[in-house]
Amino acid sequence: MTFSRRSFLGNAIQLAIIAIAGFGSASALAAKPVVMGFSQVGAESEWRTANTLSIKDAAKKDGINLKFADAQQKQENQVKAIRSFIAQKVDVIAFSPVVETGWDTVLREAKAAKIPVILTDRAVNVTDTSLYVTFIGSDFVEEGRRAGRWLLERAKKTPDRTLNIVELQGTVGSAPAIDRKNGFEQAIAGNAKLKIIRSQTGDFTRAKGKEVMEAFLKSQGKNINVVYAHNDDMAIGAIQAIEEAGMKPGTDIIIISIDGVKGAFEAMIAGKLNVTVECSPLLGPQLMQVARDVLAGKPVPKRITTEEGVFPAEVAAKEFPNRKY
Ligand code: GYE
Repeated sequence: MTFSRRSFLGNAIQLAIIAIAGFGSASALAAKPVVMGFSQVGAESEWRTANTLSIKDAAKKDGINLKFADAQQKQENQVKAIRSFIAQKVDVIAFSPVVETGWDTVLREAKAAKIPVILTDRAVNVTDTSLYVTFIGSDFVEEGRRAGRWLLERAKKTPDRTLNIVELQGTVGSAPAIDRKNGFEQAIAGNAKLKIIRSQTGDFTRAKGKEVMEAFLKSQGKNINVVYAHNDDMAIGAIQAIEEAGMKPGTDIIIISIDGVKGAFEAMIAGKLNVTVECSPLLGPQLMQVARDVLAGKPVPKRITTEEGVFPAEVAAKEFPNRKY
């Protein structure tokens, strides 16, 4: 008796579940979440941390199922991640390529599997540009030019003085390192008093930026007038090295960097950094929108450029509360 009652109830519940599941599956089919595979460069800088947060947040808000893989600054890890996204048959692949070259094969595999690829933040150098749908990110050459133009202006204060520059480059072979170097060189080319005396990679990290700056200080000492760092983290590392060498960053040595992270604003407010050129990492919302457009078959521009500014130390305290990363 008890047994049959239970089983009756059990059956009724089961039927209800089947009914809900049946109804649910029809609507679930219509609203099946988009699956995006995202291969991130790593966690090398404050910029990168903000970029990762922006992407994860935007995916969540947009109801996109994000498969996130951190490549720890290694191209081989990114290639592996992309292959695994292809094997999982994700709807769309997005990635920020650590370096520019060496992507042809894996991108051809994605194309053969009919999975659209969106580049964010960094560009690739491939002969067949149909291998990706679009590239969303900053104009790194222009950022380099902005850094150079700021120095040109600053140099007007001391027209007779030669300014020896040491450059802390980003990751070797990465789009921002290549472009920021070119842009800066273009901008300062007309002024023979501005000389790059040393240039080396600090891999976009604080620790490496500090290490390379220590070596520069050892070999060049008081000869150094300007540090041009391809990102804020390396500049902050260099600032530490300069202080440890008994000099005043921002005063004895002019410090220029790129990104505009909070750490840079704090350094400017403390008088240790002279200027940062903005590079926004908040690409998440745009990426999700573009992914949806691509999957809906809407045309998207091949290049989507982020809008950014330049922040000298004089405006740092006023701007600080507005900074979102
Ligand atoms: O400037 C740097 C990060 O690719 C624009 O990568 C990005 C750069 C950014 O590590 O801080």
